[in-house]
Amino acid sequence: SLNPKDKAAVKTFWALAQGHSEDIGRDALSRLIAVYPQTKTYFAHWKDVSPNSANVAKHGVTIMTAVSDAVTKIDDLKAGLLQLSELHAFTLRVDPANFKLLAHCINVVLAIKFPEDFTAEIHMAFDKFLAALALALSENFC
Ligand code: ZNH
Repeated sequence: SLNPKDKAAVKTFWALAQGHSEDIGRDALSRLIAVYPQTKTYFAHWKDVSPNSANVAKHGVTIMTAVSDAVTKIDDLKAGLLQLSELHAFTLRVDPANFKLLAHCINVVLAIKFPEDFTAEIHMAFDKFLAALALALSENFC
């Protein structure tokens, strides 16, 4: 789990990356549906489920806004993300395996966009954070 040093690393890095969250969200979600096309089934009701489409870009913003919010709730993700977890489990019925796939795509995008700042140490802390976020979002899935 996240120790105080990991949490500090996540917060410091995110302070720098947050301003680019529109690009990060669009690129990560575009990669998710391109690399793991089975994930497109969740978004079948959209007009255009292709990489970089307007729908994908918009949802990328939605997801990254929630990620930013989660950074502020890093000390208790389970409680902080309760509502979002219920939405994904009961209403959207998103298989938690998909959170890991998205986390991987986010890490890849961050490594590309921030080759200097996304060091191995930050990568490790951010990956732990995304795993904790995925776990909190999976809380209600059965
Ligand atoms: Zn999700 C939705 C977040 C992942 C699928 N999402 C959503 C929202 C949010 C989110 C915030 C909105 C809500 C409202 O509206 O209220 N997600 C999120 C996060 C994450 C996620 C944070 C991680 C990190 N998701 C995900 C995945 C998937 C999903 C992985 C699959 C694949 N989501 C989803 C859907 C939806 C959502 C389907 C709905 C959309 C529409 O509406 O169209």
